[in-house]
Amino acid sequence: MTARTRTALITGITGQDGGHLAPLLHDKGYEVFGIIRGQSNLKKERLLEEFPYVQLIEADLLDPSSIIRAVDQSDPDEFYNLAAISHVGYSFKNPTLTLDTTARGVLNCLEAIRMTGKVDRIRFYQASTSEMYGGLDYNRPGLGYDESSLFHPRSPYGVSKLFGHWIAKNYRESYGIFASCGILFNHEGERRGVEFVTRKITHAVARIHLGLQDKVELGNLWPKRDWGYAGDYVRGMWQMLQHDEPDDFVLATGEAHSIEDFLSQAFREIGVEDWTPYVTRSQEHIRPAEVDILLGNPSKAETILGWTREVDFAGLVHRMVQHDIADQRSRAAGAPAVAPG
Ligand code: NAP
Ligand code: F7E
Repeated sequence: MTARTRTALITGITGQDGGHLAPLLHDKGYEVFGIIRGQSNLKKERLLEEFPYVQLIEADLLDPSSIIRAVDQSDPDEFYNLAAISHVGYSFKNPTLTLDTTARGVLNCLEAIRMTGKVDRIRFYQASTSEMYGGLDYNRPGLGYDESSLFHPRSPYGVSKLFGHWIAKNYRESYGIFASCGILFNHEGERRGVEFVTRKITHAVARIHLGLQDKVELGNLWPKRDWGYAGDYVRGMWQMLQHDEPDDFVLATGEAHSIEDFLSQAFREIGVEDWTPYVTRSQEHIRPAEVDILLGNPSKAETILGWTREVDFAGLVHRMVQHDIADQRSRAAGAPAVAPG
């Protein structure tokens, strides 16, 4: 057995990125602590089954004293703040909760580091996002947004994340906290929640293929996103905290595809060339303000951190559809769910 040399604390351990980051850190020999919220979180049992080595601490980003206790108890070398209200559409419907969690929650983490006297010990990762750019000032065809591009968030989520981004930078400048912000473009995979468009599509495509569902209902199909694989992106988070200096880094693929492109690629996986009969549209999924295009330029992370990606767009869609087919087939037969790869 590898000796445990370093300790990490992860908020958002039950989310997509937490599910990729926990095993990555464990494999590197870290002792891993995860924050879980709620007095009866239904994800707890599954989490402990899949990651028995994770030590869970009951806390909530909305409760500053619980975060202080979590930092005190785990005494981490690295603190990854992945927790957030992360769904853009939901943030329009619940803006105050979004602000409290996704903005103020970051401040609660940074203050916990200060109040426990661990400013010189802890390296802090803040999960910033391409949603801070908002797509409106997109005038760099082929180049994409980088660390120096203008921010113009278009949702309560994007505005809250921008606060988190700047407060992390402010604590870096004011108190010398090693706080690095990863400006991550959309990253997906088998662990993605079905409320996000990629997984909603691959989940539906799998069920349509197996005769379990007829159609999928979507909103706007023309927006473009720079979609990568979450497994590649959490490696980048870790690399940011291994760098000599705290800094901000864009992680992206440098390629943007529309939702129509994603639909075509996903339906092709099941041998369907014309997806239009299987897709209906609903106003319910259209947001008060849309982000037309997000394309990132990851040159800084590639050059300085040596960050690379293993999964391209076609590989991502293939992986998600094939996982969902296997999973849906197993569930339909009354067998257990198929674990994400
Ligand atoms: P996710 O799957 O939606 O996970 C969000 C996590 O936050 C869940 O574990 C959730 O816990 C936790 N959480 C929510 N409110 C909380 C609270 N009050 N206290 C403690 N935990 C709370 O998100 P993700 O895709 O893994 O993304 C990770 C982070 O990166 C998020 O901050 C997201 O905004 C950001 N980001 C994501 C992307 C992307 O494409 N995935 C891109 C850029 C940035 P429960 O399970 O209990 O709800
Ligand atoms: O929407 C359109 C929707 O919800 C993508 C989060 O991880 O990435 C994610 O935010 C696009 C939008 O992701 C449906 O209008 C159409 O144009 O999958 P999404 P997102 O909004 O890009 C960023 C980087 C984050 O930081 C966020 O945390 O797809 N769309 N029809 C739909 N979207 C959804 N969810 N559902 C639909 O039915």
